[in-house]
Amino acid sequence: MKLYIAPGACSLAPHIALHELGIEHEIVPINLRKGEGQSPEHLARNPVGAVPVLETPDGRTLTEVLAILLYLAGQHPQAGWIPDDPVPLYERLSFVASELHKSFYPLFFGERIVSTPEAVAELAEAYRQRLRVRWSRVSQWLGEQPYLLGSFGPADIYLYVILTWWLKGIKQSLEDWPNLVQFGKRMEARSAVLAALEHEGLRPAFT
Ligand SMILES: N[C@@H](CCC(=O)N[C@@H](CS)C(=O)NCC(=O)O)C(=O)O
Repeated sequence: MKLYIAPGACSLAPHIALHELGIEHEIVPINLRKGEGQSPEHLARNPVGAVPVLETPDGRTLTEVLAILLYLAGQHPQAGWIPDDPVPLYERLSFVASELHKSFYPLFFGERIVSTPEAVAELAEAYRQRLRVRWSRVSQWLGEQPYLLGSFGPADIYLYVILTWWLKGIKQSLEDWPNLVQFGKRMEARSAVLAALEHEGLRPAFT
């Protein structure tokens, strides 16, 4: 498998999944800051110019973190990542993708949405508040369990990556949600997570 990534971006989630599942893979970095996402080659892979993109041995080109995670899970049923009742998994994955992941765009790129520094700051505070409400939702789901659905799976990987953005990307605290901090540390005790971080040149966010 070939996975196109940008270090520390959402593509870290499928990268971790490849390590977790022991899938042989090649990582191809795309420098988004230098505009490589908009190169004709990358646009041919993903017309919106984003990572991740996964090229599979049977010739498929897949985009979207959620779809790639479910594809990998489906290819490796022995990992048990798709429970008998998959609905709670879909619910949590959808929440991470649409409620958490996409709420970071105005925090990272507020100046692309509004034009004055005051408006950027106001937008950022609104989205930080929006995310605080959503961390509480995730924290409730997690409760005292080690992972979101009890046992480890793709929603944990995706959640972990987005949590690192809150801590390292926009330098916010998780002190109001101690179980999320414990969760992050638990994730960073996994060798697959550490291997993917190291490959992308990243330091752990929780430990
Ligand atoms: N919905 C997409 C979002 C992908 C996305 O936003 N990727 C970011 C990095 S986290 C990206 O490549 N941004 C560059 C761009 O959109 O030009 C997914 O789940 O894969």
